[in-house]
Amino acid sequence: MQATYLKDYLPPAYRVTHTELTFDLDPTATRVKARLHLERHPEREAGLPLVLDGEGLTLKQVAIDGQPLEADEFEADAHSLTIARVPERFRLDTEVEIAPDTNTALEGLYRSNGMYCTQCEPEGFRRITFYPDRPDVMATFSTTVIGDRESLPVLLSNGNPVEQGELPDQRHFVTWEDPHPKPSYLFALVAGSLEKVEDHFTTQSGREVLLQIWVEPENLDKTDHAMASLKRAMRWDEETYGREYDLDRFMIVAVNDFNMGAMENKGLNIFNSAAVLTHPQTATDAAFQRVEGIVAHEYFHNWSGNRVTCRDWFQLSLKEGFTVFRDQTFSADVNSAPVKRIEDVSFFRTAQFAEDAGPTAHPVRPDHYIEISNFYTLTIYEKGAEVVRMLRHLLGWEDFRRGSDLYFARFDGQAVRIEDFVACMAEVSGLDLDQFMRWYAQAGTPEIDAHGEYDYATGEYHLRLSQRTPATPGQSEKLPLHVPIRLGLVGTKSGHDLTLKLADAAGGSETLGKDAVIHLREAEQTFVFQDVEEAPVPSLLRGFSAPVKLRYPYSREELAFLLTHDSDGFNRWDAGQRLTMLALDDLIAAHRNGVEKVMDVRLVEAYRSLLDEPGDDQAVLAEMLTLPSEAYIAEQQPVVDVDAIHAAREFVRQSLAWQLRDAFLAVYRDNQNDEPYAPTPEQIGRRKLKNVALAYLMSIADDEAIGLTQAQFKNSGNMTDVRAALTLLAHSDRSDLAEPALKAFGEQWAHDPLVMDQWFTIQVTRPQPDVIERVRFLMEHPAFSLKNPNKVRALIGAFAQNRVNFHRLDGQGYKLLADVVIELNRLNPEIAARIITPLTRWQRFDEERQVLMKAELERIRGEKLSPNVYEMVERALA
Ligand code: HT7
Ligand code: ZN
Repeated sequence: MQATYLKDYLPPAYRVTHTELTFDLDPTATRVKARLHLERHPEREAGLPLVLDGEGLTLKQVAIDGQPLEADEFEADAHSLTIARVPERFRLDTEVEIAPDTNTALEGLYRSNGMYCTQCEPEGFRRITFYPDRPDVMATFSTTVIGDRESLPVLLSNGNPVEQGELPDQRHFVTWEDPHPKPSYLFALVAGSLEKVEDHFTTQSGREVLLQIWVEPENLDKTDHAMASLKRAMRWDEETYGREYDLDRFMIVAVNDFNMGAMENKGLNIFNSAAVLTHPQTATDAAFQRVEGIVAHEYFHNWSGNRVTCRDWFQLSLKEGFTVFRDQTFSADVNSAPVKRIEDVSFFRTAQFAEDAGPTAHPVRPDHYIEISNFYTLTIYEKGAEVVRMLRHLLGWEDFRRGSDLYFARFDGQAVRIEDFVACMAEVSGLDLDQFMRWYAQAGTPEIDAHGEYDYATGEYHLRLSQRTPATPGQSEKLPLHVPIRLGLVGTKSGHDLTLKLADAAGGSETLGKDAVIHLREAEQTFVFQDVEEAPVPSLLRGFSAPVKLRYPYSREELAFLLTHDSDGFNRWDAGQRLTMLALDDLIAAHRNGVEKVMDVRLVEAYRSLLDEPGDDQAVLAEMLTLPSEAYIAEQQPVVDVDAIHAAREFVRQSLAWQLRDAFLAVYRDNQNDEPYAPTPEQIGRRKLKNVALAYLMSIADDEAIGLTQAQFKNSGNMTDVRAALTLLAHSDRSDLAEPALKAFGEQWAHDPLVMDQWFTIQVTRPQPDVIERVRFLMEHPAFSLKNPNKVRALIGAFAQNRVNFHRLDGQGYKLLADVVIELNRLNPEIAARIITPLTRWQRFDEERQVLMKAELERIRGEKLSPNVYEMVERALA
């Protein structure tokens, strides 16, 4: 299968200035008429053929300037329509037929619960009509949707409705016009029997915007939080980035079958129902926060993605990295900022670091791909966001905002490259960002070794930093990066941040304050701080100011000191994580060597001090008390020992629970809350802390803990508490606790697909060894369907995160996943290529597991594969 290379980029031979579409909807034979107004691209030579993309289309008619073409004047194959001779400027009319009902890939036009909807990013539009389906072709659109009046009362597309009316045969139509030029990937159409919730937003310049959320009637009571989040996001983008909305209406539609979270189509965002619907009784706090973040993310794309878009798909992180950075900052601003950062970084260091260390590692701007859908990755999104965050650190907020303003002003209505964005940042700040651009080109996680030395005689503190990025597939040599290191020096006597006076090369010095960013540019570099009044402990990489692994030989005493004295909340948490990791390392070694495990008393005392002085941010304390996940611990090991990690972590959990039982009980009791549910940071923090305490207590599962958990399961009015309790019961070793609770929950919520997703996940993440059999059993459950991506993620995706069971030594976990990948490869290649990921990480495990995992990859390779799965398997086995 053929790869596409960034170096081969050429502008399109012809561009489209205006696109007129007419859809006559039918489940098996939808007719799509397209009238494209085309002209030669000024940068391309005259006389080139017109080549349009098209996948799975049945061509009915083609005409140029009203003249039907003869059979020998064009060629239509499985992927394109080619017309050898066309004028410099012309009108092209095509008519095709497509079958939404048989579209299980959920790309292009498909049906979900009887409702028509589209997903065009990145290359779905070519499954709708013949078109130059690439982001640098931007056109205005006029779209007429025709459908059955009774079954499809609502007909939506991008922009504003300009005409509607009745047609023969009980059909009706609506015409929509989108005045903003857009690439085809932002096209959207929805038709169905939907109902709406409406609201209004007045922009900063005084324009009224109609806001609509369209859902199936039974979900009308689950839209309040999404609507409130949307209004918050609109206001925040005006206040923080000066960005105002630009159409008369903004619509969101909830769809049950959707490959990802949501899609930012111009003026008509389409959402996975899981990313928009919430209700206290059915959605957890985490789901409320996720909805808020995704609603904001898609809305922010209106500028960072839609008004200014990508020249080609290699630039994907231009819109995704910047928009993730924007949504992360928004969520931090409207919730608890340290908690948001801790959550984002723990996820990043677990999942993106793993991607960067595996066979599918790629730069934030890849230089080739076989299937672009495979590149909607943590590297493009999350590492891309970290790269933007580094720019913010290097420039400071004011210059960063000026750079952003310049970028939007200069490139409005254009399709541009990552260097255009960075050039704006360089221009406003005067910083040389040439070296910084390497962040976009080099894959892999940089490793930084730090050493510090304090000279009592001179009062100087020398911080020596060295950086190295490991080789990744296709990139053996790496160059030093420009890394912002935010730091403080915490005085060991005073416990306070000391003033940072940095010596320069000319023999002078610069006073930076007490918390500053230094620029690491060389492979090895020493920073000298002068007039340091007392011996310090360095607090490095505050707030995770760069996406790197930073090693510093901290003693346990120094970590315990930072845990209580660091002024940076994030680094306080990180010190706790490092301290816990040291204890876990010892226990993992003990388990492996068959030696008795002994709990580190210093860790117990550190946790005791946290519990004794709980502070006023419950959510931060909950994070501090949360042990590193098994996946994160695995990331720290050269060869992952699944069982030793599980045993060591359980040992720590139970030891802490035994020794701090009364303190955990007190925390549980103190954080009960009788107020009506609200997704406020305060309430969320209390619930989180209370449920962390309950989890510790249930790890020893005495009668009191069981009683509290069962009471919480039965009596709570919100899903956060119910789910937390159910998880503890279902994951306990006692089937007399697990089974009745699971049964009751399954019966109570059988009617609600999003709650049933939670029910599936809770069951298949149990540590008990019967899980593989349970997954196979649940795959036959009436609420499960392989055609629904949410179900696949909830059952199969969640199971593959169940480390002890997925990696069972009989290989049945691997076999199960491979069976599903093979089936999905036929039904939905995009989801198949995502769900396969855990198998591609075989290099990280012991010999025995490697053999088993590779055997399943080979079995998949033996099938007739989609480009999506083919690319993943080839990279995994390369
Ligand atoms: N920009 C959107 C990406 C997306 C997508 C990509 C591939 C296949 C299906 C998809 N659905 C949405 C979502 C976003 O990042 O905002
Ligand atoms: Zn996005």
